[in-house]
Amino acid sequence: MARLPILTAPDPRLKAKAKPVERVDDGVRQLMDDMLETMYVAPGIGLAAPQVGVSKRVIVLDLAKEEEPRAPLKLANPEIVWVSDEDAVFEEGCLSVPEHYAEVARPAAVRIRYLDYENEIREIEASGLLATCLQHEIDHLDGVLFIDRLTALKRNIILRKLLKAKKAAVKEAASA
Ligand code: GNR
Ligand code: NI
Repeated sequence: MARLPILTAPDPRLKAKAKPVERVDDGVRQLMDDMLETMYVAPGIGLAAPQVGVSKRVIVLDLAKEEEPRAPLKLANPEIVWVSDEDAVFEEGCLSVPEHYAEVARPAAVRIRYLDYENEIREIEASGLLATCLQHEIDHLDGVLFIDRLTALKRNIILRKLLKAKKAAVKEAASA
């Protein structure tokens, strides 16, 4: 397994629509395993392939608490096939939007169809934080960040700060 660098906004690779995988083969399984390792180290509860610069429709998640055994989920080509009428609001964060958090409303429950690690078609129904996290990851596959679901005012404040932090990091690297 290998750790992969995580892209941060603004970055055009985070705005692109990712391509479906043809099938879950050894290459896709390797990507899933590398993404999980990257996510655990970060640490985060979900990660989408575009966040590590790979334009493929692959996501991983693990919502187990620190004291609980790991419960990794690995999904390829995830599709939302049903959403609840009811919405739920969660405070979201994103490894590609470091140090910024905001409340986002999304459908409270979802049903997702996907290909599993063995390339079998499966469906899961989720509610609570898992439903929010699945939608957050699927958004990444369509080039959408949680800040795109905020008002333009809030989004632009965050984007300006991220850009400033990026420029400072480049300057720091150049002088080191
Ligand atoms: O680690 C993460 N936490 C989180 C919290 C609330 C809603 C969504 C998330 S996903 C995020 C990791 C990440 O950026 N996934 O794309
Ligand atoms: Ni994210």
